[in-house]
Amino acid sequence: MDSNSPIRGKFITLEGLEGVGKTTNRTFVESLLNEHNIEFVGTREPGGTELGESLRNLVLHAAGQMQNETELLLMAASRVEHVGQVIEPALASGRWVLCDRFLDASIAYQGAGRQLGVSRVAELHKMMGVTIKPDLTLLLDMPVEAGLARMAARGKPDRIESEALEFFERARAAYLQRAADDPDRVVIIDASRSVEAVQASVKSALMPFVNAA
Ligand code: Z5A
Repeated sequence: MDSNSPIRGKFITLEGLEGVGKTTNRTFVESLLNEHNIEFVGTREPGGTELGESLRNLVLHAAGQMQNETELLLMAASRVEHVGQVIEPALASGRWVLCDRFLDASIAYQGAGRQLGVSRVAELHKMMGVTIKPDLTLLLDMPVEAGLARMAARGKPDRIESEALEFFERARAAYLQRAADDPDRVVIIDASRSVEAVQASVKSALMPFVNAA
């Protein structure tokens, strides 16, 4: 099916650093879609397939050292499975896909955070046939330290969460650059406000898509 087919579902992603409220707002978007009787698949990266969830466990919790390139390849491998097994089939059947993180996360974390290069990360995905682009990306943004403070109460940090502040500052800057480069797709939402205020912004970004469905 061609990507402009009228029955093709919408592909919505949630992005941002740790503790910005992706999970909180994913639940909110799911309830909005349910209210409007829109069929959707809720999913996440890394993960979203059986193999992808194993790769997630490996990339976030592997003991010992891991080369940055290996981290990128594991994220990308999970994404290739996810696109092929879940995202494309759902969209082609008319269902929407709501995904907690996608390619923008690899651009931000591996391209900028790990300094592997934003264009190298984009090229790698093209080479692997991952060309699908979200229709809407909700970029929840707030100062890095504030997000990390929200997460402080949670258990032991994973491999990536244990990184230094500068790593997350680079990732945040890359996310904001993605938004500047693609303003029709990426909506920046100030995530430092109350849950209600953030949800009001999420709703106004989403409703034009819902109303057109
Ligand atoms: N990663 C990568 O490097 N490359 C890639 O390509 C991909 C991922 C796809 C897993 O991500 C890791 O993989 C992540 C990036 C990397 N690593 N790091 N670091 P994840 O999405 O599974 O995990 P996460 O980024 O660490 O997200 P999270 O921990 O689930 O946080 P969140 O979903 O953004 O936030 P939350 O759970 O909704 O909220 C956090 C807390 O804040 C919670 O107590 C809420 O009740 C509270 N909260 C939420 N909103 C508010 C407001 N507005 N006010 C006050 N308090 C709030």
